[in-house]
Amino acid sequence: MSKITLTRYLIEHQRKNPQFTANLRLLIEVVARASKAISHAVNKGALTDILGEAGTGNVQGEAQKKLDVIANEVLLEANEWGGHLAAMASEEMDHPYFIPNQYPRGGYLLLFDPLDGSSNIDVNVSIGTIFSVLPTPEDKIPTETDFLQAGNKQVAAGYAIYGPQSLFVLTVGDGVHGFSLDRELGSWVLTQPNMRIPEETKEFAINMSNQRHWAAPVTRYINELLAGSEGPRGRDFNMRWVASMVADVHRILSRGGIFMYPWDKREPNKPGKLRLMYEANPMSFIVEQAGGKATDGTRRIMDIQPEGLHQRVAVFLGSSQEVERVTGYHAEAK
Ligand code: AHM
Ligand code: MG
Repeated sequence: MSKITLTRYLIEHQRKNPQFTANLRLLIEVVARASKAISHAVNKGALTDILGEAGTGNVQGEAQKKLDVIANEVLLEANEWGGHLAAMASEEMDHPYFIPNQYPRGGYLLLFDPLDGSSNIDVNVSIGTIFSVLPTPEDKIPTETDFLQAGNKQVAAGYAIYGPQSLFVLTVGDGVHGFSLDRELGSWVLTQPNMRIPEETKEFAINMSNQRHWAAPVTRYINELLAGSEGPRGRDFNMRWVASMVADVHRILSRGGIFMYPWDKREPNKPGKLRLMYEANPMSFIVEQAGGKATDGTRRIMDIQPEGLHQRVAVFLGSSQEVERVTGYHAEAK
């Protein structure tokens, strides 16, 4: 059978779902094409001048890497002229980028973390691009407030992972599908159709070095996992932490597990480290579409009404039984 490329998947999806617009299809194709360019840049590494610090900081006060800035530029340039977007927002920009007047304006908002897992760039460990798409009225000049929609309004979300293989993982609300970059063809080819997260798991992902700062329900949950076959769970668990959310979530999509970045006492006024709009919402959409769950310990992440573009959130996502358990521990602690 011939290979199903991303283009073919999108055209066939559109044929079956007339509400899936040509502009949304174009948008996804453009993001996938930009991800290909980012993948090539990541692959070059030290052969060109793209590693190391950019010497600038983002709105969160984090130092930007050269590749953070390059990936952000690639996504902006690829997406500004096609007529499919009204505006874009990025983890690396203080304010949204509104489509310049010289180009037509479309009915979508694109949000992205251009290069997630930045701390892994210079050590050649998997990194990725995460994106989320929200609808917006076409006939209205957009404002920053138009971005503040709950995750359940997303019409598409996905990530590209730049690892031993480059993959583009996508949901348009019809399951989760993974496409591998065929560098000879220059196409994304469907290799992981209908990705499903197993309900049960033996693997967890959390940065254990923050253990002493956690809240009681998280400590309780992790202590039970660590007690393994001698504890209340009656079986052993394994731990993995890549420190690239894309890589940790991709592993969970492939073989199950739970990913956690909880609130902790280091910065008690922040709900968590990860960003709702650029990381938690798109990953929650993907995880739910693959049969998993995603909460902030209390609420379904996709039901949170955002109050700010760069808002942070605690994250528990992955295999449904584990997410339910740790969310239940939070409820019991109240
Ligand atoms: P980034 O978007 O600046 O790369 O930060 C997000 C990353 C996630 O990919 C990852 O899960 C987390 O930060 C790792 O944090 P830590 O270094 O505290 O373990
Ligand atoms: Mg990130």
